[in-house]
Amino acid sequence: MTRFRNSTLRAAPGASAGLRPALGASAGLLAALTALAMAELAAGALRPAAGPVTVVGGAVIDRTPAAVKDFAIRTFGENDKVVLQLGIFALLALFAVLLGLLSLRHRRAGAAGVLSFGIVGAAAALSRPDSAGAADALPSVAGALAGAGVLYVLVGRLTAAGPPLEGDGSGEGFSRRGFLTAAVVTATAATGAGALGRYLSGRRGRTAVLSRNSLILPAPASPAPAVPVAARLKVPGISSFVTPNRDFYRVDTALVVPQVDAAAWRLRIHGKGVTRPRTYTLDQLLARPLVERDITLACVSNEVGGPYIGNARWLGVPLADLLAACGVASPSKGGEADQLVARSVDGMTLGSPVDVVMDGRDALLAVGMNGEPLPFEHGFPVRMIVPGLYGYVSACKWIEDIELTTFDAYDPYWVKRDWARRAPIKTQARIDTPKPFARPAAGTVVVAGVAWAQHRGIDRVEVRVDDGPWQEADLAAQDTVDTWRQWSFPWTATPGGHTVTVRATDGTGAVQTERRTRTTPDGASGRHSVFVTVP
Ligand SMILES: Nc1nc2c(c(=O)[nH]1)N[C@H]1C(S)=C(S)[C@@H](COP(=O)(O)O)O[C@H]1N2
Ligand SMILES: [Mo]
Repeated sequence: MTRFRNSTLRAAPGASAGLRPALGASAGLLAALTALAMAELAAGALRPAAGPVTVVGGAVIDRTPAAVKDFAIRTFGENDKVVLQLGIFALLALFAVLLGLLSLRHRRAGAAGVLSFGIVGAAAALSRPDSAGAADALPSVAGALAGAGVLYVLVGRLTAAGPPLEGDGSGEGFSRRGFLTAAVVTATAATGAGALGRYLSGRRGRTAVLSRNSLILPAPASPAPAVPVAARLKVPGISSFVTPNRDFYRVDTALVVPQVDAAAWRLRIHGKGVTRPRTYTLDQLLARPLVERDITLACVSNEVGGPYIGNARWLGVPLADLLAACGVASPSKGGEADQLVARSVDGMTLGSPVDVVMDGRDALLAVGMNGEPLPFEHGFPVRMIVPGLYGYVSACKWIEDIELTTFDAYDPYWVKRDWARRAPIKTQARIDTPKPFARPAAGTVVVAGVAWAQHRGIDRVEVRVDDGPWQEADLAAQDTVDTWRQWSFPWTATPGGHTVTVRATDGTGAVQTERRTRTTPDGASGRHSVFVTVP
C-alpha cells in the first residue's frame, strides 16, 4: 500500500509515499464520521429509531441464530447490546479505512462504496418491524450522500493536480494544507451535526420522561397482602426477596430503549372473537380497578443458577377482565382464539395462551413496578405480566397492540426463532451463597438461595453435599404461589472440596428434574450446584 502509481489521478506532489495511505485512511474515517453524524441529525429530526446503527443493529439481532444470541447473553450479559454496537463501529471503521485507501486510486469507487453502506442502512431501516415507511430510509441515505461527498472532496485534495500555490516552495504545501483545512472543517461540521442530532432525539425523549414523572399511579382497588415477615431470611448473600428496580434483570432486543410519551400512548385490542374491539388511552386503563401483586418474572434464557430472574410488586389492570370487556372468551369456554399476540412499539411480538391468561391467575397489564411507574427499561408506560409464563411468551414491554388469534395462524418473534410456542416456567432452585469456588471455614456454613415454580408454588427444598443424602432445607414463608421462595440450610462443613447441590419440589409434588437441558427451546432444566473448598 505504499506505492501509488496511478494513471488517472496524478499524485499530489506533497503527499509523500508514506503519508498518503495515512491521509487516505483519515479521509475514509472522516467520511464515516460525517455519514454517521448526518444520519444522526436526520434521525433526530425525523425518527430516532430509524438511525442506521440502530436499524442495522436491530436487523443483526433479529438474524442472529438463537444459539449465538444465547451465547451473547451468557457471555456479555446485559452488556450484549453495547458489545454489538462497538462491533458495528469497529467494522465501520475498518471499511472506512479500506474505502479511504481505495479512493486514492479510484476516487469514484471509494465514494460509491460509501453509498453502498447507505443502501444497506436503508434496507435495514425499511425491513424493521416498527418501520414507519419510506421516510425511515432517509437518515441512512442522507448520511451516505454526505459521507460519499466528503470522501470524494477530501481525496480530491490529496490527488489534486495543478501547480502548488504560493506555498513554501517545497511543493508540499498545496495538497497537504488543503487536505488538513478540509479535514478540520469536515470534522467540526460533523461533530456539530451529530450533536444537534443527539439534541433533537433527546428532546423527544424528554417529553416521555416528563410524562412519566408526572404520572401519579392510582391506589390499587385490590392491594397486595403484606409480604410475611418470615418470607425474608436474614442470610448474608441471599437474593433480596423483592428485587429493586435498578437491580432487576433486563432482557430485550431494543438497542435504544423506547421512550414512549404516556399522553400519546394507545393500546388496541382486536382480532378473532373480539366482538367489541377497543383502543384504550392510559387514563382509561388507570380508571379501571387496579390490582397489586407480587410476581416473580423469569427469562427462558436463564441458565441453571443464572441471574435472569427477579421478583417485583406490580400494579396493573387485570388483563382477563379487559379481554372479557372486549368480548373475548377463553377457548375453554368456546372462544375462537387460543393465542394472544402482544405487540410492542418497537415491533416485538410475544404470544401467550388465552386459556392461561384467562384462567383466573393475575395476568396483568402492569403500569407500576415496586411503587413507581414502570422504568423505561421495563416497559413504560404499560407491559404485560403473566405469572407462571417465561417473559418471552408473556411479558411484552412497551405494549401497544393485543391481537387475538390462533397458534396455527401466527408465530410470534421468538417462536419464529425456534423457541417453543408454549413455555410455562420450570421448577428451579438457585444457590446464592456460598458462591462457586468459595473457601468457607469449616464448621457451620449457611447454604441459602431462592427457589421458584411460579403459579405452582414451592413446597420443599432439599440440599445434598457430595453424594450424601438429600436433606431438607428450611423454607422461608411463602408470599404467594407466584413468587419465589427463599430457603437456607445449615451445613456442617468439613475440610476438603465439596459439591453442594439443591433441588426443589413444586406445589403439585413434582420434584425438580435432574435432567440437564439447554435453555432452548423452552427453558433450562437440571439442578444447580456449587463447588467449594473448605480449607
Ligand atoms: N418489547 C419487548 N418486550 C419484551 C422483550 C423484548 O425483547 N421486547 N423481551 C421479553 C423477554 S425475553 C423477557 S425475559 C422479559 C424481560 O423483562 P425485563 O427486561 O423487564 O426483566 O421481557 C419480555 N418482553
Ligand atoms: Mo426472556
